[in-house]
Formats: sequence, C-alpha cells, structure tokens
Amino acid sequence: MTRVYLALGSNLADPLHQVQSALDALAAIPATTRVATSSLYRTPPYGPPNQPDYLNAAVALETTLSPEALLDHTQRIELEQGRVRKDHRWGPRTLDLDIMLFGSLTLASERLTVPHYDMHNRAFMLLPLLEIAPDLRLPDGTALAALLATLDSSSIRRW
Ligand code: 5RZ
Ligand code: CA
Ligand code: CA
Repeated sequence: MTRVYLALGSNLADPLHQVQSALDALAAIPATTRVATSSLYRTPPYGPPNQPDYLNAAVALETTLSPEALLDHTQRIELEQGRVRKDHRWGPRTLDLDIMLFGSLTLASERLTVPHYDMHNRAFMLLPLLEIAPDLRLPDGTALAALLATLDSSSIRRW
C-alpha cells in the first residue's frame, strides 16, 4: 500500500460540480481507497492571467497501483470530465488531477514526474495538502509546513 497525494484544480464548467464528481471518481479507482479530502479553496489564477479563479483541493489515497497505472486513471477521469488539450499551456480547464507525491518515491519518466515538479512554489497545492497532512515531509526530507511558510497564501480563501 502506498499513500498518494493528489492536487485537484478546476476553473471551468461549474468547478464545484467538477470537483465533487472527481472525488466520487477517485473513490472508485480499483485497488485504491480515498482516505482524506481537504476543504475546497478559491485561488487566484497563476500563470496566464484573465482566466477564472480556481477551485483547488487535495486528496490522500491509499493504493496498490503503480504510479503509471494510477496516472492512467487520473487521466481517464480528466477526459471523462471534458478535459480538452489546448495548444497554449496553462489555460483554463474543467479538471486537473496532479499526482503530487507517491509515497516517498522520486520518479522522472516521460509521462510522470514525482514529486510534482513545481509544488514547492505553489501555495494553492501546499495549503490544501497541509490541511490533510500537517506532519508531511517530502522525499528529500523538507517539511511541508516549512515550505508553505516561504510562500504567500494570503489570497487563498475557502470556496
Ligand atoms: C503556476 C503556471 C505558475 C505558471 C502555473 C492552477 C506559473 C493555476 C491551479 C491556480 C494553473 C500553474 C499551471 N492557478 N494555474 N490553481 N493551474 N490558482 O500552476 O490549479 S496553470 Br509562472
Ligand atoms: Ca496536470
Ligand atoms: Ca496542475
């Protein structure tokens, strides 16, 4: 069994509905249990401006799947919920499911990099994660709480 932490994001087509559907779909992944779910947060868009605010949240899963098999499921769920690949990076999306951490594994393949390559810079990922895993350390030993303390989370509110 591996403890996995996912980041959820949505800023199109009724984000609350998107994330509630995603939570159900995540709970239905085979060989996987959803063991914790953060509050839902409203966060200003990072990257390209002039897009709607995001709903961001974090979930903890316990799974016996491999990282790639879990990624197959999260990508399937994104597509089932209307995710469309745009030519421009970082545009608005109905649902984004990112594997932030997969146990204490460090992995960089064509399809998947864990820990998530930029999570240490993104308060919209770390704040929901800290809510469900206050004592968490990254594979390199860094405490999550110490990372978050370096970032500005003042614009993050409850959804
Ligand atoms: C962050 C892209 C910094 C460029 C990014 C989300 C730079 C987002 C999200 C919020 C994106 C990204 C990738 N903003 N922006 N929540 N995803 N609030 O994070 O989930 S696009 Br520089
Ligand atoms: Ca993604
Ligand atoms: Ca993302």
